[in-house]
Amino acid sequence: HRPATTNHIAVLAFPFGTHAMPLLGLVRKLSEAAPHVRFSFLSTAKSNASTFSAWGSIEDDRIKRIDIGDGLPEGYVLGGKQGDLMEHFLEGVAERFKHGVEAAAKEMGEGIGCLISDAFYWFVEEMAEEMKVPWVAVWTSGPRALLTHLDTDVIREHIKSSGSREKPLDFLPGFSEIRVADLPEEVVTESLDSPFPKFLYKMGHHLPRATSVLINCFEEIDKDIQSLLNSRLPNYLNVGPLSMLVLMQQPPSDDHGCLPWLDNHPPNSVVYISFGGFLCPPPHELAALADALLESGIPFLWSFRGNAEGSLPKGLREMGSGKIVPWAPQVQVLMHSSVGAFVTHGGWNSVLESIGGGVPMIGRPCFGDQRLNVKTAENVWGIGVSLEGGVMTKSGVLKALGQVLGSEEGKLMREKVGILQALIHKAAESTGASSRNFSRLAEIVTKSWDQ
Ligand code: U2F
Repeated sequence: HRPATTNHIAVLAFPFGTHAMPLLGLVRKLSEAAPHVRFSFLSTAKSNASTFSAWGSIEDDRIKRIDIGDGLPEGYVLGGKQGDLMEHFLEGVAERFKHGVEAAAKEMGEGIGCLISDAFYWFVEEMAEEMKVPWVAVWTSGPRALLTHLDTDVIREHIKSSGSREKPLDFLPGFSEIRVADLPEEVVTESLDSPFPKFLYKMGHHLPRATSVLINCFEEIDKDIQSLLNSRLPNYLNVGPLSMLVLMQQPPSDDHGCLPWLDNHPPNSVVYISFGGFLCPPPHELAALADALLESGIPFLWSFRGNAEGSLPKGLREMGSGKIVPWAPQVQVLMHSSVGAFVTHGGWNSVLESIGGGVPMIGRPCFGDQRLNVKTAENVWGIGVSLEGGVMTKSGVLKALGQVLGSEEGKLMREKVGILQALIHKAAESTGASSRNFSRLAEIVTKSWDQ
């Protein structure tokens, strides 16, 4: 079904949030499994610069970086909202990638034998068909979020007929503890006029026609949902947790001394705080969190996006028992025995890494799949709590910290997360299911070349 002479794969990354990082991790691991294959990794210049530098200089003969346009109009002044940047990017994205793939083939001096893309890129189905090559789609969030996109029409019908956002989604298997209000906005929004919801809506319909769908997850979690996805998606493979599977092979860079600082604390005594790649909770909530930390005196490590000096009170910055850094080696931080709680926005990588470290979560979700991830951690897996009213107040944070660090309930959460922690590490071992699925993936993407 493809030209038998080429061993060149084009990889199409989504340049926002933590999408490109795990994808490059996957490519890197695949490249180890199939050393004769060469990859062209396509994303915007900005995304490629940060992703490639984060992985260390791995651009070599086998993995080439190709920059595509960001879609911003001439003279666009940066500093706008992330959503605006994304809307510009989506406008004409298929065409830009098409040109990028042609450029990649020219640069490598070799045609493309397979397309691997972020699962968002539904248009790759048509590209792959035209090129007569397989399409491997990579979903970077969890199984539950993926299922809501596949079932978007059923969910929309349900909302129309029930009218309430508070009702549980008990008509979806495994969702009886989840409400409409917990789902990603793009799945529930009535209007499909805006670019991003429209884009994701199309994805839900195109994904079942990929050659293979990969997920950054492990098979042992949410088994009912996993088997449903397995029955509805071709070659559905769990190949996660990617940040742990690949990152653990290289020593962490700890420029701000987080790990030695944690070494000086007793087990389960520190709260780690991070809201992912962007600064998202508003200033008054950051102030409420700061007040709660000051009052409780609980040691904290805060990976703070933005200007901490301008945003956090002096008392907190000078508090002897706290450490504020612009970036932390999060995977290793969460695995450190002194970390007992994680205040998080519930980004999927953070959720997996929290499980990897055996640390219960306190969730302050911001957008997309994050509410669903936090609610699942709280109501289904029993390994975290949401904040009262979904936002940070001083009393709400104090209560959540008390629950996780100082109560029987917290102990139970730690036990439950400990069980998942053992399973996630088992999946990532060289003989584990995720590693086996990697070998299966290597077969899918290289199969016909060996024939
Ligand atoms: C988008 O997620 P985010 O980028 O907002 O957040 P995460 O999925 O949690 O990923 C953050 C990653 O950055 C790392 C951390 C995670 O791997 O270990 N990190 C770090 O190493 N050091 C730091 O100081 C801070 C972060 C999106 F917003 C989410 O809704 C999606 O679930 C997610 C995946 O699709 O992408």
